[in-house]
Parts: sequence; structure tokens; C-alpha cells
Amino acid sequence: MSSALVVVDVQNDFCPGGNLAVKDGHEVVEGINAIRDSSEFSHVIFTRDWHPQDHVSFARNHPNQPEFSKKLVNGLPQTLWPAHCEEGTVGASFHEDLDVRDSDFIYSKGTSKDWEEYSAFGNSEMGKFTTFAEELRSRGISKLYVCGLATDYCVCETAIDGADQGFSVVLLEDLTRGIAPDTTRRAKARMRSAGVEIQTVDQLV
Ligand code: VGL
Ligand code: ZN
Repeated sequence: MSSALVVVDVQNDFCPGGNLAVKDGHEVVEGINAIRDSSEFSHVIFTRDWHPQDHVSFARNHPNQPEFSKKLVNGLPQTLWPAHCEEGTVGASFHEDLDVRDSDFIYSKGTSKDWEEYSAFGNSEMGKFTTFAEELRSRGISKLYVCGLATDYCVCETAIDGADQGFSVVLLEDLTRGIAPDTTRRAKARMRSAGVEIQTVDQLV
């Protein structure tokens, strides 16, 4: 059985100074770099939010809708975010201190303009699935250690979908940061109910 370290969206736009900054987001970088060579992981995978400029989740693409407001899109509630992680921009690049190597697998998500994709596995509510599960299985990976940004959105949805798809999933809680305390609390409760194990780095064997 192989395990992967799945580092979610540690990109400039989610770090202080970025367009959708997560408080203290940059603090996860050092700890992630420190564990990536652990013998526990056969693979290190980095996901990245990678949106076209006309992405449905950007407030600026909805006339008269303020940032952080919600709107029904395709019948589902959609949070309208400041434009972030536009493909190919500095904001979409990984944090400059993050140790990303040529041998790592980088997976872009949120690339279709018409739907939100917090999870690397896709948007299950809309029945849209990516090739991520297949990519993991083809590498013999059955266990995921998930960390990164943001706990309450992309980390949470990726972890829950992973568990739903039959992967054993551990959240490395101290290597994540959330956008807001209430949504972060709810996200952790949802992950727990979905069968995600919540651990800290020092519990890694
Ligand atoms: C994310 C909001 C919008 C995330 C991505 O990476 O958690 N959050 N897009
Ligand atoms: Zn996004």
C-alpha cells in the first residue's frame, strides 16, 4: 500500500498579500517541507487552483454582486470570490519557499469556467469528476495525507471526496489554515463524519 502526501493549493493568492489570502497561510510551508521526505510517503502531490479569467466563482464575472456574497449558480449556492489563482499568474504560483520538485505530481483543478471545483476530485454535487482518483490509483496510492489551504474549502472537499472514493484519508491538521473560524470548525466536523482521520504531524509514524 502506498501513501501520498497531498498538498492542497499552497499558492501565493492564498497566502498573506495574495488576492484571497488565508490568515497565516504561509505558515504551513515550513512544516510541509520538513515532512515531505518522510518514508511514510511514496508520492508527493501538489494540487493547485487554476482558474480561467472568466471563472464562475469570481465576483467580477457577476454584475452587481459583491465579493464574498453568495448566489445560486446552476441551482447550487456559489460563494463569489475575489478573482484568484488565474492560470499562469504570480498569484497562481506556488509559495516561493515551498519545496516542489520535478518528480512531484502537480494537479490543476478549477480549470473549467462553468463550475466550482474546490476538490481535486471534482464537483460531486454537479456530478463532474476529474481524473484525480484515477491518477492516484494508477500510482498504487490508497492512503492520502492531506494538508494545505484552505481547510474550510479545498482541503475539506478534497479530503471528503477522497474518503468517499475509498481512499484512507488523514488530515494533517496543523499543516492547514482556514479562511474563517466558523467554516473551519464546520469543515472539520464534516471531515470527521466522512471518515477522515484528523491528526497532527507529530502523530506521523
Ligand atoms: C479555495 C476558495 C476558492 C481553496 C479555492 O483553495 O480553498 N477557496 N477557491
Ligand atoms: Zn478557486
